[in-house]
Order: sequence, then structure tokens, then C-alpha cells
Amino acid sequence: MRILLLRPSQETYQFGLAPFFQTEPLGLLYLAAALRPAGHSVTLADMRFERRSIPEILRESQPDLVAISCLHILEAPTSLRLADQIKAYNPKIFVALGGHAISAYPKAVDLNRSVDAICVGEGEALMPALCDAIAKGRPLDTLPSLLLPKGDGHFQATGVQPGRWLDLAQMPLPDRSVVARYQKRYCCLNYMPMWTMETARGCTYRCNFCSVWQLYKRTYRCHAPEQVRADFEATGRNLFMVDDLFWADRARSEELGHTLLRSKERKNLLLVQTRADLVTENVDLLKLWRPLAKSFDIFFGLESHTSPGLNSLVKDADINKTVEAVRIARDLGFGVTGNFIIDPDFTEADFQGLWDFLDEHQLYRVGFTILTPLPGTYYFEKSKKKIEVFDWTQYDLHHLLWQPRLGPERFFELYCESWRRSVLNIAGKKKWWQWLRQVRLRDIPRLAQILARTQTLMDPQAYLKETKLLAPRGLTPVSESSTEGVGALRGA
Ligand code: B12
Ligand code: SF4
Repeated sequence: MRILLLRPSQETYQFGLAPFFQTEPLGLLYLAAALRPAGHSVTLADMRFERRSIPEILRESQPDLVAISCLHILEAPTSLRLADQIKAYNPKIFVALGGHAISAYPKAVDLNRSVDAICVGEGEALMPALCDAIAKGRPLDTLPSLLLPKGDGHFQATGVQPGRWLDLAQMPLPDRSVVARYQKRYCCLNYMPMWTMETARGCTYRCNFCSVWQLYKRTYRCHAPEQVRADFEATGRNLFMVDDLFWADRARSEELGHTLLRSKERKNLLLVQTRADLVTENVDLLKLWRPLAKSFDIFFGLESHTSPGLNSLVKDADINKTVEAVRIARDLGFGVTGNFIIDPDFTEADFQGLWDFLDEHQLYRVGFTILTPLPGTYYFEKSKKKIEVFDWTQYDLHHLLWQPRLGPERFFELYCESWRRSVLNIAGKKKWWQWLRQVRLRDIPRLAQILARTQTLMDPQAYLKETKLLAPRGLTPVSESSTEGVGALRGA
């Protein structure tokens, strides 16, 4: 079969650093690697960079099946629009929709009549089986992990139980040839081009805001060390390892570290994501891994500046570990980056406490996202009663979905003040000329663009303009009161 893999773009890039974090669609690269040996011809279009329209892409690739990957729920509206465009072009093309966010919340596809199958979970076994069944004209309701249209706009699971979890140790390497035409454009801030790879999948923890553990049912599986080494060697100088839980398995991480060190390959930048407690418990592993790259950044899910705050997010962590992990990572020469979650329930004192914590521990290379119940999580179901906004384009963790305790105006003033304390504020601690010293001459225009854009992260009016909340009873709607300051909201 001829198969087209599609990575959707998203509706708007209003907030956040999304335009400067554009990485390879790794899930689709694994699908390409699974489909080609089965004899299928595979092409990929990354709509974040495409100038060609969908009809032009379809004309060129002539697919029998299009597989759309929806990783983030905020990409659901564009994913569905792509499905509609494909069917409008040729109703005979089979449209399969999968990916993390849709797997976690297939309901987001309800009432769409262009999707022929919703694919839940990992695609390496499912996609070849689906293509095989379609090619041979076999009924699809014998396949596991699928939801098929019922005819009334809704979808129904086939009910066939999936087999055991895939053995990642047996999995072929991702096929990067399908993104060769985009490779130069993949980036993480001023690091460009950027590659991504995976050494392990899943997470055994249970943070309430996160959809990863709920989808993978708290499993954690690893690729074989020699395969990881081959992938490490196949990727370029800047590498983001997308694992959610780096250094989780001590013995395996030690073996993997030694395996990679036996390779001659060293990176300019290596970026990994992990938890503070995995750093404090694995100092020797960090020492072992450090020589693998010139710059080695750890992205921590810092989430809160207090232990009760961590508890409320079910992080199963202690704030002392955060402090210790930051110190250890810095002492060993790692770059410390991370993210804090701002709860709409924050008081003025909570914000002040956060800023004091940032100052005390010199945490300025951090971001701030708004606590957002992601569809497919228990937390989403629990929060449904108070959620006022079900427009998925607002689920980028930079929008309010319900009334914050302080009212939207004051909330965004303080939220923006948090961003102003980060290194991205060119009027703040790190001046723009200090940034320039850190980058190559040819990267300066790009850095200037990034810094210019990030200044909107610090402008409360920009957020208020976008806010779709209902006005609290008796108060002036936010959009009308936005120039009048806090008084208008308090006037009720
Ligand atoms: C890498 C990554 C990114 C990259 C982008 C990657 C990309 N190519 O687009 C960057 C860093 C830019 C990013 C940004 C954000 N991210 Co992100 N990201 C991830 C991360 C860590 C890994 C994804 C990955 O590559 N996995 C590995 C591959 C192999 O898995 P996969 O993509 O799921 O693909 C498999 C299956 O899903 C399936 N499959 C995929 N497509 C299809 C299609 C078909 C037809 C079939 C059959 C199967 C199939 O098969 C694949 C192989 O098994 C995930 C966490 C996670 N574990 O998923 C978070 C995650 C997806 N991100 C998340 C979030 C919240 C964000 C941000 C909003 C964060 C922020 N602070 O701003 C932004 C939003 C970006 C934006 N558009 O504005 C959440 C999403 C939650 C949700 N339900 O929406 C996740 C789950 C993290 C979390 N802990 O909650 N992200
Ligand atoms: S936030 Fe990180 S540690 Fe928590 S469940 Fe998700 S992936 Fe695991």
C-alpha cells in the first residue's frame, strides 16, 4: 500500500515557545520503520513546515491510507480538519487517526465523519495489521485497539483485547529518511537542527495532571542498549531524548551509559527529562553520563515550590529533593531547566512563595504553565464541573479554563511576573547582550526572534485578550474590563 504519514500543525501559536520547539515526529518515524519492511511505500508530510497544500501533497503521494498523528490535544482541531480535507479530495482514501492525545481521549473525534478508524496506543504492530487487513479486504472489527465509526457520528471500540505490551528491545530504529527534507528545521530554542530519540517508554509514577502514566498504565519499557547506541550514532549534534523518566532503571542506565561511552559519538547538546528524586538517587549515573555531550541539560518536572504543592499534584515527591537535585546537577556541570505549574487557585502569597524559591535557588532557566486537566486523565473527569472552556486549542497550558481564585486580571499579572523573573526577560536579570555572547554569529537573528516573541509571555493583556472564560456573575467581562485594571473585577 501507499501510506502517507501526517504530522499536523496547530491552530495558533499564541503563547509559549512552541514555534521554537519543533522536533521530529518520532512516533511517525517508528511507524515508518514498522511499515516499510512489510512492503509498504511510506512518505511523510510535516504540516508545521509544509508550503504544499493537502491536495498537492495527496496528488504527489497518491496514498491509499493516511495516518494522522495527534500528539497534543491542542492539535485535535487541525487533525480533524486534515481528515476532512483528505476525504474532500478523495473519499476512497482511508483515514486513520492516532497518537498520544487521541489515544488518551478518543472522544475528541466524536461527530467527525472523515475519520475511518481511531487507533489507540502504540502503532508499531497496529499499523501494519490495519494496512494488511485493508489490503486484503478483511473486516476491521477483528483488530484490537481500534474504534470504528458507528454511522451516527460516534465511534465504537472493536472490543478485541490488545496482546501484551510491545517488546521495545525487539523494535527497529526509527526511520528518519522520511523527514530528511525537514531535518534542518527541527529545533529546540537556539539549537538547530535538533534530533530526537527514545531510550525508554512510559512512566511508573502517577502525577494527576499527566496523561503519560494513564495511557501506558504505569508501565516502563526500554529499548535494547545496542539499538540505543545505533540510534545515538545515527542522530546529529543536538539531541533531545524524549523519555519521560530518564535514569529510572539504575542497572539498565548504567549499562546504557557504558554502551554509549564505548561509541566515539559525542553530542554538542544533550537534553533529557527527569524527576528530582531520580537525580538525587543516582549521582554516580550522572557522573557516568556527563561526558557524552559538551552541554548536557536536564529538564526537571519541578512543578511546585512546596511539599504540600507537590502532594496536591500527586507528584509523590519532597521539596528537599528538588533543592538537592538542583545542587547536584549544577555541581556536576549539567544545565538545570524545568517547569513550575501555576494553579488557578494560587493566592498572592503562593506567587510570592514561588518567586522567593526561584531567587533562593537561582532558578531562572524555568518555565511556568497553568494547571490544565488534560483530556483522558482522571483529573479531567474530576474537574469537568468547573471547566468552562472545551476548546482544545486553549489546552496549551497557557490559558485559563476556569475562574482563578484571584480573578483573571490579577492572576495574569502575577503569572506574567513569574515569567519576568526568567532568563527570557530581556529587561530582567539576563540582558540581551549577555545572550549574544553565548551564541554563534549566524544564530543571532534567530535568537532575536525568540526573545522578541517571548516578551508576549510577560504581557497580561495578551493573555486576557485570548481568555474565553465566562465573566463571573456580577463582574465586568474580562474582555471589556481589560484596560481598567483590577478594580473593575473587584467592583462587584
Ligand atoms: C517530544 C514531546 C514534545 C515536543 C514535540 C514533539 C513533536 N514531534 O511534535 C515538544 C517539546 C515541542 C512538546 C511540546 C509540548 N508538549 Co509535549 N511531549 C513530548 C513527549 C515528551 C514525547 C512524545 C514522543 O515523541 N513520544 C515517543 C513516540 C514514539 O511516541 P508517540 O508520539 O506517542 O507515538 C506512538 C503512538 O502514539 C502511536 N501513534 C502516533 N501517531 C499515530 C498515528 C496512527 C494512525 C497510529 C496507528 C498510531 C500512532 O504510535 C507511535 C509509536 O508507538 C510527550 C510525552 C509522551 N510520553 O508522549 C509529551 C506530551 C505529548 N506533551 C505534552 C504537552 C502538554 C506539551 C506542551 C503543551 C507543553 C508546554 N509546556 O507547552 C507543548 C505543546 C506544544 C505545542 N504544540 O504547542 C503532553 C500532552 C498531553 C495532551 N494530552 O495533550 C505530553 C503527554 C507530556 C505529559 N507529561 O503530559 N512536546
Ligand atoms: S509528570 Fe513525569 S513523573 Fe509524573 S506521571 Fe507524568 S511522566 Fe511520570
